[in-house]
Amino acid sequence: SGTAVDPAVLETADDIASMEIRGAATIADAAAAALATQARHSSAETPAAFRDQLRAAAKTLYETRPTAVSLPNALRFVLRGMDGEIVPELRESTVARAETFRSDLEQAQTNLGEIGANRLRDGDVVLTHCHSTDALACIEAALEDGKSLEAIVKETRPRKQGHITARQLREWGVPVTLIVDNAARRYLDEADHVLVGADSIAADGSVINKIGTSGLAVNARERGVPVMVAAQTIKLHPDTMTGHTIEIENRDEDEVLPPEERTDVAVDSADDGLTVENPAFDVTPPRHVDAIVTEHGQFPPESIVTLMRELFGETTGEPWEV
Ligand code: RUB
Repeated sequence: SGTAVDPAVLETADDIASMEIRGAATIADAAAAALATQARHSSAETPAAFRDQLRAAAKTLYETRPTAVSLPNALRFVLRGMDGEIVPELRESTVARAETFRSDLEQAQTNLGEIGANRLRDGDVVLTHCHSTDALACIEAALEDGKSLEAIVKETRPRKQGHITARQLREWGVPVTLIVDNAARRYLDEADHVLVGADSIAADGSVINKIGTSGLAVNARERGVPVMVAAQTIKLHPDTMTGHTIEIENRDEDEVLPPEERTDVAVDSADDGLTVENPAFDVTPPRHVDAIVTEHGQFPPESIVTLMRELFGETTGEPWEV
């Protein structure tokens, strides 16, 4: 059909939904790559059919996970670059635009890392939550500057992304202390920074990140440990400038209570009184965040809206309605 979505795009969408591909920056990169694949493989015979196929692919990718705004931002950026009078021109411009997006993303992360590294001093202990490539870029740049750092890594239930963080840090030679999430407040006494990433940042400076970030930030504020959020501007949520809220993803309850453990808790097979909830993200209000580090510099959360206006103008609407 005219709107056939390429199998490789469907596979990327499945991998994002199942979290085989995860983390806001990585999801954005994979989505841009998938649109390039759709453009390359497109069998469209008319420009209109080509555009329809690309929009359908974007919609399929968009519907995988709702919280990381880097996904719609990436789709919108690539579709806006679709340009030409004939299919080969459209194909070429779309592929080129996706490649630009992907190299910009990588460059932004490198630049952000160098800025974030300036906040980290030699000998500092950094406490992390989840796995953020933007946050790790700050640590990597500090290590490249010759600073030595240590890390306290929260496991991050239920999906244990802390293991990915711990592994990366160990590969860089950073001493790691792995802790369960419940131990975080106790270990804040030994930390010089809380360093996390973001899936989305709202116009008021609220940070949407892995569930548990907000509690960690509240405890850090109480202990006087600064909270640093590493987030490329692709994480800024344009719709929040016009009052829209950010949807928090609720994931499958099996991630919390696997079917084989259900009988440990449920009194019978159809236990209607038992509810398992699994929100994947939470909202940290700006007053609990000390700095948002982007590729354009570090910002107090309250002033992030200025940067948003500059970068996005009044962008609203669905990414495929470009
Ligand atoms: C990942 C998560 C990460 C952000 C930032 O959640 O909350 O902190 O996405 O990551 P999930 P990055 O594992 O559910 O996708 O800096 O790599 O974009």
